[in-house]
Amino acid sequence: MSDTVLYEVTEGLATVTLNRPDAMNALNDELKSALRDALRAAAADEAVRAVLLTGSGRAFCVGQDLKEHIGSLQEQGGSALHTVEEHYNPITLAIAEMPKPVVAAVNGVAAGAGAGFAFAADYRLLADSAAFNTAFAGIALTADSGISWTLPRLVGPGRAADLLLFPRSVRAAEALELGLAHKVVPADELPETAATMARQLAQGPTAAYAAIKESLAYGADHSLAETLEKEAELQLRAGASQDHRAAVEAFVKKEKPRFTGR
Ligand code: T3D
Repeated sequence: MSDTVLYEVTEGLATVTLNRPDAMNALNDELKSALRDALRAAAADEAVRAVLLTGSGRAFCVGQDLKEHIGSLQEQGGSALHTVEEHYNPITLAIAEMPKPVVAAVNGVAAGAGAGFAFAADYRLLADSAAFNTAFAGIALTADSGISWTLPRLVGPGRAADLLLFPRSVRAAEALELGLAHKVVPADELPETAATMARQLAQGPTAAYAAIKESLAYGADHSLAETLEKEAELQLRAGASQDHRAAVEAFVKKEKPRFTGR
C-alpha cells in the first residue's frame, strides 16, 4: 500500500491516516486510490469493528490536489473530472455505508472533498484549531463527495446553500454550533480523545451500530410508516445477535456487558 495513507488495525480499530503532511494531505491520484482501497479493506474486514479517519500534520485534508489537477486539466480537459466517479464517490460511499462506525478526527482544515469525507463520517471530533471550508465555488466547481446530501442534513438547506455559495473557513467553535462537529477538544488532546472514543466503538455492539447507521440513512428519505417497517426489520436482526442476548443477561445480573460484535 502507498505511504500516502497509513493503515493500522489494532484490537478491532482500523486507523486510516491521510499522510501527505507537506501538501496538507491534498488528494493526489496516489492518495485517492490508496484511501479508497484502505476504506474498502476496513469495510470488508470482519475483524475491524470501527474506523478512525484522520490526517497527519497541520491539516485534515485540503481536498483535490490542485497542483496535480492543473496538469490533468491541461492534458485531459474536463475528462480530469472523472476522478469524481473513480475516487470521490467510492470513498464517500465506503465511509457512509460501511456497517461499522467511522469517526473523523479532524486535526486541522478540511476543505472541498476533505470536508465531504468528514461530513460522511458518523462522528466528527474536531481539534479547536480545525476548520471546514466547502471551497468548491472558489475554483468554479459544484459540490461533490456527497456534500449536497450530507451538508443540508447536518445544517439545513439554507445554511448549506450559504456555505456552498460563499465558501469560508468555519472554525471549530462555529462548526460545533452549526452541528458540523459533535465535539471540539484542544488540539493536543485530539489524538488521545479520538482513539479512546473510536476504541470504545470498536469494543461495542457492532451489529447494532450497523443497524443504527442503516436506519438513520433510511429514515432520512422515507416516510414515518416506511421507517417504522425498516426499524422493525433491523430490530429483528439486532435482537437476534449474540451481543443483544449477552447485554440483557449482563444487565439483569448487574454486570458490565462484553460485546464481541456478533
Ligand atoms: O478533479 C476535481 O477537481 C474534482 C474534485 C474536486 C474535489 C475538491 O476537493 S475541490 C476543492 C479543492 N480544494 C480547494 O479548493 C481548497 C484550496 N485551499 C484553500 O482554500 C486554502 O488553502 C485552505 C482554506 C484550505 C487553507 O488555508 P490556509 O491559509 O491555512 O493555507 P494556505 O496558505 O492557503 O495553503 C498552504 C499551502 O497548501 C499552500 O502551498 P505553498 O504556498 O505553501 O506551497 C497552498 O498552495 C497549499 N494548498 C492548499 N490547498 C491546496 C494546496 N495545494 C494543492 N491543493 C490544494 N487543494
